[in-house]
Amino acid sequence: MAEGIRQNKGNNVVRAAVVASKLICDILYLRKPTLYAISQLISFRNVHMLKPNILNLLNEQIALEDYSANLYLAMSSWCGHQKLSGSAKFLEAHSDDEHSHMRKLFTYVNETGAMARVGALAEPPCEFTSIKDVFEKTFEHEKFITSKINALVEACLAEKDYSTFNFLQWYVAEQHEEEHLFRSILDMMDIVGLDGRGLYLVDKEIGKKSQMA
Ligand code: OFO
Repeated sequence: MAEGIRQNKGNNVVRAAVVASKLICDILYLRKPTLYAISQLISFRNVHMLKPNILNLLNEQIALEDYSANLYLAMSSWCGHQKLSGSAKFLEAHSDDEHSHMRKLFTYVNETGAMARVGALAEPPCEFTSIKDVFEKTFEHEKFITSKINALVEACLAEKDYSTFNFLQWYVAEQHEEEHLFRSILDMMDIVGLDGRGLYLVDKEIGKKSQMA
């Protein structure tokens, strides 16, 4: 009788072990999507949460970078229409650049577990009085973007959001480069002049700067 009870207990242990191992196999091999979902949930909980005001500012910046891309594309179109092919090429390349700035912010926001938004955009101006007018407007626009990046950086410091502060350093450096680039184009226009051959030479030189756009 005692022998029978011992054997029964032994069978229960073996049965429990089989059920447990089947369960483990089930989780490991048959439920990969479930495991993946769990790991995603864990990783989302580990990333830092954006404060609502920082998220709003980042989403506003996404829309601004997107607007910049459209603005430079509209300017490129105007230059092309005026037979200023160097400037058209430069501004088209710069539009692509702005789009990549937008995507970089978009990816960052989504990586934090928050949701990046693609906001509505105003139509950019498409008529300009001269090539000088175009580049004066690009310079003013870049100074405006710098002020928005600086406001974002200040908000991050106030909220002690050091991760976003660190991420934004790339934009701080980028704005310095872009303001310098557009200022140097305006300086060239002043030095060379835009009468007769001057316009041809300036447009050609701007075209060469496409790779720096
Ligand atoms: Fe030209 O600015 Fe983007 O960031």
